[in-house]
Amino acid sequence: MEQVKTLGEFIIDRQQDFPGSSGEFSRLLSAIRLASKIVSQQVNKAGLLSHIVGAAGSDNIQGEAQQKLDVYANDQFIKALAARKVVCGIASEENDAYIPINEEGSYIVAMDPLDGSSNIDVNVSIGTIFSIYRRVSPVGGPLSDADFLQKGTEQLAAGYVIYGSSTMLVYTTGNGVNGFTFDPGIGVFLLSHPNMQFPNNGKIYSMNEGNFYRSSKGVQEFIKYAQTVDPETNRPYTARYIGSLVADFHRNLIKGGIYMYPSTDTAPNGKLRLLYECNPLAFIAEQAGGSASDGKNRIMEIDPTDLHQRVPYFVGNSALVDKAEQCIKTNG
Ligand code: P6P
Repeated sequence: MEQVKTLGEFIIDRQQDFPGSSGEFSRLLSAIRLASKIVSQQVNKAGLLSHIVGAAGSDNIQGEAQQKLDVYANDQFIKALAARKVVCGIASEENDAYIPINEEGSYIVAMDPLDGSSNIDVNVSIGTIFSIYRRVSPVGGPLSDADFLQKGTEQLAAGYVIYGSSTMLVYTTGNGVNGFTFDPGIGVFLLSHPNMQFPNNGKIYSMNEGNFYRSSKGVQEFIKYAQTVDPETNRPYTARYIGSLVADFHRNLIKGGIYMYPSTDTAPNGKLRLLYECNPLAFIAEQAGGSASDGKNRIMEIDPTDLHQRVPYFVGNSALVDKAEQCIKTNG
């Protein structure tokens, strides 16, 4: 029987993927592993720990009420990453500006420490999303905006943690996508989903259809296409929307499907943030044989202009993303 592999062993095995790295990158991934375990423990108790659950009484840059668990998760990831000395700066959904960490560090981390916050109090899966870049400014010197405003194609690694019926960490370093399930009994992540790939034919579409009439004609046409009865093309598709990006993305990665958060008349750039939500999941999607678009362009080719900029988002099976792009191209 094949030996079960822990995330720690996997990181060491794959260290040769980073020629020249003196194990710095492995230490960075290990920090994310540690913080994920700490956050997982609190998320799983959220229903019991009244002092954790519920609004923290402050708002983040998006003007969204910060849940205490958001703030807790943000603190844990920042602490764990800072302790490893290899990170020079962090961009987080919870912080207006980027956080300088250590000028001697070589790596930049962009993260959404706890996405899907609105689901915290109703016991629905939530997640952490992260993206890792090499800094562009000289090591030892001050950080610059350019260190953070890099295209998604420059990512060294990206991943997410889903705190659901079990806690899983899924990540890529550009050599495929691998998923690890946390075993709380022994406190380790075990390789459970090696070489994750989208199934060939996806038939799930995930969108807040309350935005149907606020969306473009093209998006409306795609939804109608998905709902049309046509057994030859395996339609109607199935509508599944949890309202937690990581959970919807993870289910669609395993079962096949598309997640959409298009622009609407009230949110012309959509809702999701390019740097720490769309780019990391786009990297994973492409490594798993799928694609990610803003409805017209490849997400990872977009030149960022702001830490918290939003973009319309279509991610999942390439055939479904292509179909959505075609509907938008044809109908506007
Ligand atoms: P809506 C959660 O706040 C989030 O950023 C994603 O996790 C989720 O997919 C989306 O927003 C839900 O937004 O407008 O459908 O409630």
